[in-house]
Amino acid sequence: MSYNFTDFLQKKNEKNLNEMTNQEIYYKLLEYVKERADEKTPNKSKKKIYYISAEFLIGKLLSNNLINLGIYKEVREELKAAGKNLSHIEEVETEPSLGNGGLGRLASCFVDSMSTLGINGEGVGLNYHCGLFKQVFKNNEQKAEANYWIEDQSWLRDTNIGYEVKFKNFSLHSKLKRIDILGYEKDTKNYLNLFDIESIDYNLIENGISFDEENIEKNLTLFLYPDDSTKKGELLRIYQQYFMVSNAARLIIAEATEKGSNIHDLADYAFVQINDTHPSMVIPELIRIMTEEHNISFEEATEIVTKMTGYTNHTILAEALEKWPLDYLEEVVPNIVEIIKKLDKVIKVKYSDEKVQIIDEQNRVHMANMDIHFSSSVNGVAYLHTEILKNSELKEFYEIYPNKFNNKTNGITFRRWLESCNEDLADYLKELIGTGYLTDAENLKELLKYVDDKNVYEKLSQIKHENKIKLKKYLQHTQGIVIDENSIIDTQIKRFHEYKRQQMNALYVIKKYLDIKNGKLPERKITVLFGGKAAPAYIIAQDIIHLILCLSEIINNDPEVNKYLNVYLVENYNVGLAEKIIPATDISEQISLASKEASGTGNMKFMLNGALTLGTMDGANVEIHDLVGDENIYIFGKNSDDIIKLYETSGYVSKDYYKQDGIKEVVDFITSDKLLKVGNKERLERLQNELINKDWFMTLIDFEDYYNTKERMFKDYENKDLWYKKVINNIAKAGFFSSDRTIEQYENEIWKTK
Ligand code: 6GP
Repeated sequence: MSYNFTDFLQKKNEKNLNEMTNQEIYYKLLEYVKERADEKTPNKSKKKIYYISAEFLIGKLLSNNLINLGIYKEVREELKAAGKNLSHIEEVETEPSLGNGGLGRLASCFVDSMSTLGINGEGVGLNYHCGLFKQVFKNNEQKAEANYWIEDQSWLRDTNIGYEVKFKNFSLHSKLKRIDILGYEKDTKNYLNLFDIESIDYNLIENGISFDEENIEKNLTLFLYPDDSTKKGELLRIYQQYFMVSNAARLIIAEATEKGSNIHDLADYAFVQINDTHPSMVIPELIRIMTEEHNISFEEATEIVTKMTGYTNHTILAEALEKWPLDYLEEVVPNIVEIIKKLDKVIKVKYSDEKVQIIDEQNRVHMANMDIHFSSSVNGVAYLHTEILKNSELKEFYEIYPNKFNNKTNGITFRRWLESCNEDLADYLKELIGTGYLTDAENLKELLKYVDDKNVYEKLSQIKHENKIKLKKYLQHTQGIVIDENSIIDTQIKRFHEYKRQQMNALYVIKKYLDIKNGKLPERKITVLFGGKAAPAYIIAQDIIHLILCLSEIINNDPEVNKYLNVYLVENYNVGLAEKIIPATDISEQISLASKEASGTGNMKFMLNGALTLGTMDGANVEIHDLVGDENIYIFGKNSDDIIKLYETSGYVSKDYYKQDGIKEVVDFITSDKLLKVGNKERLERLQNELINKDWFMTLIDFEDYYNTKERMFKDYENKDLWYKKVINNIAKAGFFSSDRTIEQYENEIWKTK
């Protein structure tokens, strides 16, 4: 029997809504939603998917759960009648800090889609108490602080499930916490399984995010990605990874056995999707348990595990492919080392090519290589990415296992990235084309009927304007940033990394600033928004943040310039901020060096929310381009074949580009008196030197084309009919990027649970 929130409060003898604070209401809503979720039964099928991931960047859950329960509007009306505002109540929720970037957000979209499609598939990861650091800015620099996100009452539920995990020198008992993952208007649900240790000690935190790294028994789930530039940091990551997969393996075996598996047939009961290399040790761990505890031969165990695992690669950057020194593994999990050595031997006997070995000549274990040999599926996350894996990065493997390789272009959940974050647009789409797109995103194509309808252009531009005003209020209130809702909003939000080339956007800002100073004024004010964190050990990325913060200080305070140009880097960019920024954005910056961005998923979110892409032919931009056609996207820069060739021939010399007109003065400005006055000399000089003398990600090669293409965009924006025709084309073609489509492909082509 369905009952509304007011009934629930009455049943619990609570105060009336109008007497409660927003905080009190939030906690009651949490209870109410959990109770409603209890009415749902877990998905069942003989075979179950375990999506193991070191990260789940889930975002706040209240509004999404209300939407998935189909009661969002109902609850909002009840609150409104009592003079309460649901969006203020949503602000009470702290955002879980269990992820870092793309791969973690993708994992969250995937668990949502698995639930929505009624697939028996769950996430498995760790419950980090402080998760990823909280970013604060001081003196135009990023500082990292511990991010305590877990409160007494939260979406986490205790279970009585827990296992013994044995390390070399001690054992730890785990306890499993769960978060309900409700599918969109479904009677069934799944869980996100997060393992934790029994007691965590916050007193180990010394200052910022530095902490006693040795007390593993008390710190194992304290932070996500502790600084791994030191040996201690690397060891802690190995502890975390093994803890995660050992628990996962226990859970898998326990659940399968309960359903009648005799372990010889485990592959009929479970499939493990390994999200990048962080969970790779699940392969040797499963083999270990089967051989040591279930009397299964090494050969058979290896065969079973190979059949029941698949590996997803999320990057071609060599430094991100984990290679653990064998002796580090030896220090933490010697039992696993035994298995890894055996697996390595199997490969050494068969193949002589050094590139495909699991243990290399320096005694480092290549986790990805182990995954590829001993799993049944290897996938990239966008068409181009998978092609690059097959033809260059993992070529030697592709020659051995042509049938293992497959592509699964990423997707996003439209529940969060449209229904929840852009309600006005979602409602308008329903008015135009009905609700079919909610369950079959391809129905968005029906919008093409309106591609020449000026009333639709007008309405879409009004919605965008309203979203800009909402963003303005939010940023003003939370960060003291005042954006101009009449400006064109040009956004780059993602992790800071040289390959993503925020530095190129910063150079653009400098050029625009110099243009304005020289009297070349833009037709309309431009607001450049940045958001993102840089890994604490990644110095150049910190320097780029520094440059942007310095530029903001100069530009936003210069009365001659700030009428035409504003630049902001929002603090502590996270899912919640993305949900506010994306619906308000006009230009989506997807400007990575071609061949380097595996897919990107921000690009999909912007497109769906009516922004146009300014991008290179990289990652999923290529597929966006294919879908919308040349005239509805702004592509610039060298393509991936050219870039790969340049790397192979060492053919790029940044200094040659630096010397060109129009680039030199821009790069020189980084260490101009103006900047040095507000900035740190060492950082600015280092960054400038990097650009002139190294520029590994070839910022300067694409700069001119980038600048010109962006200028063209500004010009087109002034022609509303032209611009909104492109916008409609983008929204209409975004259906392909629903994570429901992606998950259906995983199900039909790899998992086959049904
Ligand atoms: C990211 C990729 O950089 C991004 O292009 C992709 O869209 C996303 O994964 C999801 O597939 N990679 C990571 O987040 C990462 O940590 C090791 O890679």
